[in-house]
Amino acid sequence: MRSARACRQADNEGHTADVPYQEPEFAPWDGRRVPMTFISGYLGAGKTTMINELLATADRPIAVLVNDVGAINIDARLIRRRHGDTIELTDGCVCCSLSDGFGAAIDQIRARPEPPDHLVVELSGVADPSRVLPWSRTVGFMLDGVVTLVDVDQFGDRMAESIPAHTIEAQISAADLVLLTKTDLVSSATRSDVERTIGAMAPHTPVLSEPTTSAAALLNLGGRRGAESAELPAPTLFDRHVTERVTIPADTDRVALKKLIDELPSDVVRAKGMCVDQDGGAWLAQVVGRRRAVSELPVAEAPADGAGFGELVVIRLPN
Ligand SMILES: Nc1nc2c(ncn2[C@@H]2O[C@H](COP(=O)(O)OP(=O)(O)OP(=O)(O)O)[C@@H](O)[C@H]2O)c(=O)[nH]1
Ligand SMILES: [Mg+2]
Ligand SMILES: [Zn+2]
Repeated sequence: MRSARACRQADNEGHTADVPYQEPEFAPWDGRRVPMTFISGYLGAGKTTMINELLATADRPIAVLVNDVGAINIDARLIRRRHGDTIELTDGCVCCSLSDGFGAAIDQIRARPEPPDHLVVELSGVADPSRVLPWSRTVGFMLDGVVTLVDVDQFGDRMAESIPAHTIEAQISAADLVLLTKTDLVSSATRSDVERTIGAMAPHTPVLSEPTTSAAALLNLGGRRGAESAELPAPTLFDRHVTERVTIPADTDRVALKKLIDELPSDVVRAKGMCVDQDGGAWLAQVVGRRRAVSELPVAEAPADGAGFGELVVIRLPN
């Protein structure tokens, strides 16, 4: 039986339109289903870092779908350099503006002769996982679970602002498992405070912390969730973050790149970008709230065509 699902699409002004998704008529792969794990967490929480760790220890074919809100999918690059099976969804959020893109991406996976053992989805930092869960119940897939990463270093600052707080609460309440990240950056008292706050928000959800958690354990949550509505819900959470692209001047080196990100205004919650200097050195800038750092990318990872280099994606809160 052919079923049509009404996916909601929202543009930047928050208008919505129905986008019909046609689920395939026949199950692929003789009825085998691919478990789908959603990795959620606010901007810069450590999702890409965690997925790279997970892929490094995985002993089976895992496909990764990476949604980056910026116009350049830096994360897909950072994952692909270690792992081939990466599909990108760029320039929007899968729970709102890129909802139809998600359908197209899983159609692409269904068209493969052999299924991957697992599909890991890196959601955008502004996504509400509950809004994409129904995709895991479409033919050929099953829900393994939602893992929400919480950056204990930034938690206090972000929860003090309404838009990030709203997003983080939605991410925590949709989680099957919460994983605390950046525990190396805070005191044990701060970490306990964060744990208490999360415990109050989601009393039945286990809260673990890196690096004590083995990455592979995150992929066997086993779909503990019962049957929920298979319909994609109407939009309740609009992405109100402002995303901009800033050109990094030619020949910017490490010092100049650090200066550039240090001078970004304080309402910037996330920025990332790559550039190549005069000597061919490639640099990656990472901004997560007050933390701003530049690290070197191996030259071999700088694409010959320079695609994705020379631009910084900057995400701010609206005034
Ligand atoms: N100190 C410390 N830094 C971390 C940890 N995990 C991630 N980071 C750093 O945090 C920054 C953001 O990490 P990403 O893995 O890109 O975060 P993300 O959640 O994928 O970010 P977006 O996809 O942009 O939302 C990078 O500079 C990482 O190196 C951690 O456990 N400790
Ligand atoms: Mg990422
Ligand atoms: Zn969204």
